Amino acid sequence: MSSPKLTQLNPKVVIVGAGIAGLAAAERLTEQGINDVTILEATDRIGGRIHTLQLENGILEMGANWIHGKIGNPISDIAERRGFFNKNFSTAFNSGKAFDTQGKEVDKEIIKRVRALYKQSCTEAEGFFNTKSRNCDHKEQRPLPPILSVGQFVKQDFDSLVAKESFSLDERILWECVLNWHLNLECCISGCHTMDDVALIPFGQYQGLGGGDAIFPSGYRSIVQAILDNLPEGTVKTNKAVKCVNWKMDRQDSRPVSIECENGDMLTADHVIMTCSLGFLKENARGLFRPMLPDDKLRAIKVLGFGTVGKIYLEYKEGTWPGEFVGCQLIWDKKIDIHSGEISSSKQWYHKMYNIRVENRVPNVLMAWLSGQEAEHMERLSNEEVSKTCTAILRRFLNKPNIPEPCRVIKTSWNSQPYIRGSYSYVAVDSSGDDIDILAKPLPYEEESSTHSLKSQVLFAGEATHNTFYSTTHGALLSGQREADHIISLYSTEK
Ligand code: 6YU
Repeated sequence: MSSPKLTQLNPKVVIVGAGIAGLAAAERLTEQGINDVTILEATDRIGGRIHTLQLENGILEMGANWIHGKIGNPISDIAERRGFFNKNFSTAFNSGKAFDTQGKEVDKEIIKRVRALYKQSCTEAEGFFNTKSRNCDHKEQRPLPPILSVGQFVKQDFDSLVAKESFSLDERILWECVLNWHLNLECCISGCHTMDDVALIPFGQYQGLGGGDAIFPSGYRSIVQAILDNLPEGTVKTNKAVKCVNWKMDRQDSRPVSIECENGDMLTADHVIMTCSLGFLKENARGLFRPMLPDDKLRAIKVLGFGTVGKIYLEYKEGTWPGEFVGCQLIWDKKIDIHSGEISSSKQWYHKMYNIRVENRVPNVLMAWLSGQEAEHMERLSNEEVSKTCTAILRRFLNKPNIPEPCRVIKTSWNSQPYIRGSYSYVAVDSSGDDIDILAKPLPYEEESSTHSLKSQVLFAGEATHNTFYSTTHGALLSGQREADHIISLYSTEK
C-alpha cells in the first residue's frame, strides 16, 4: 500500500533504458504505488542485452544465455514461479574433445593437469580479495603480491610450475597452448580483451551463486516479458533516445530534472534512473549530463572495464553433424594461419575462439564464443568471411576436409551498437569495487542535498553498478530494484 506522503507528492520518475534493470525498477516503483513512471528506450526493442532471436525452428540468444547460479538468484525465482525453465536443462560454456591445429586430439592427461593448475591459480587469485577484507592483524594474512592483473598472476604461477618439470620444448609449447585456451575462455566469462586487463585483488569480489547454471528453453526474453506484463500499458516508450539530462534545476515551480530526447521531446521528472550500459557512459557521459557528472564518477566510468564478448552461430543443412558430435575445443598453435596453413607472425582474430559446439535449442546449429578486440573485429566482417574462416577451422581441427560451409551465419554486434558499446563490465586494473559504488551513488551527493527538492535526482542502475553481481542479469535486476527502493524510501511516512 502506498504511503500518504507518496500519494500527496505523486513523484514523477523517468527511467532511461528498457533493459532488465530499467524494467525491474519500474516494476518495483509501480508495485509500491509510484504511478507516474516512464521508461525511455533508445532503440525499437525492449530487453537491452537480453535478446532472444526467434528462428523458424528454434531460438538463439544473442545476449545473456544463462541464469548464473540457480540458488538465491532473483531471475531463477521468477523463472521458477512462472514455470519457464527446466532445472535440468543446462549447457556448458564449452563441450567436446580438445584438438590441436593438426587435427589431433590433445592428450587428456595434459588437459586435466593444466585445468587443475589453472583452477588452483584462479582460486588463489580470488582469495586475495578476502585477504584484503580480513583483519590486518590476522595470523593467516597473506602478503598481497606486487602483481596487478589476474592474467599475470596465473601466468607466473604457471611458469613456476613448468620450471619444475623436465619438459621438452614441444611439451612446454603444448602446455602453454592449453593454458591459453583457458585464458581465452576466461576472457569470455569476465568480458575482457585479455586477463591482463582484469584487476587481481578485487577478482574475488564477484560473487558466484550456487546450484549450477540454467538456460531458458524458450529464451531469456521470457523474463523480460514477465516483468513487462506487470507494468501499466504504455510505460515503455521505444525509439526515445535520451540526449541530455539536466539536473539540479533549482526552480521552485518545476521538477528538478528535465530530460531531453534526441527527437526533441522534453520531459520533466523528480527522479531519473539511468540504466545505460557502462559502454554507453564511457562514450557519452561527458555530454549526457548538465551540469557534468562529478569528477569521481567520471573517473569510475573511465577506469572500470567494459569489454566485448561475441557469438557466432553457424546453421547447417540437416544431417551435416552426426548426433554424437557435441563440439570441439580448439587448442591453438598461436601462429597458424587457418586459410593457408602457414605460420603467420600476426595475431589472427579467430585465435580467440576456444570452442565450436552444438547449440542445443536449434537443430543443425553450431556456435562459437570469442572476446575482446578480436570479437569487435569479427563484428565488422562479412558473414561470408566468417563462414569461410569457421569452415577452415572445423576442417583443420577435426581433420575433415569435406565439412561443408554453413547455409547461414548469424553473429552478434554488441560493440557496434551505439546504445550498448560492448557486452558487460569487469573490474579492470587501476579500478576496484569502490569505483562500482561511486558509479552507483545517486546525485546530488548527500553533502549537497540538504533540501528535499535536491535529493536523489539522478540515480544509477544497471549491471555495472552492482558490486558483487556485476556483469549479470541478476545484478542488473537487483540494481534496478535497489534504486527504486531508494526513491520509495524518500517518500516513506517515517521520514
Ligand atoms: C547473465 C549470461 N551472458 C552474453 C552476452 C552479453 C551479455 N550477460 P542493458 O544494456 O540491457 O539495458 C540498457 C538499455 O538502455 C538498453 O536497452 C539501451 O538501448 C538503453 N539505452 C542506452 N542509452 C540510452 C539512451 N541514451 N536513451 C535511452 N535508452 C538508452 N548475464 O546473467 N547470464 O549468460 C550472460 C551475456 C553476449 C552481451 C551477457 C549475461 C550480461 C547481461 O546481459 C547484462 O548484464 C544485462 O542484461 C544488463 O542489463 P541492464 O539493464 O543493466 O543493461 C570473477 C568474475 C567474473 C565476472 N563475470 C562472471 C559472469 C559473467 C557473465 N557471464 C557470461 C555472460 C554471458 C554468456
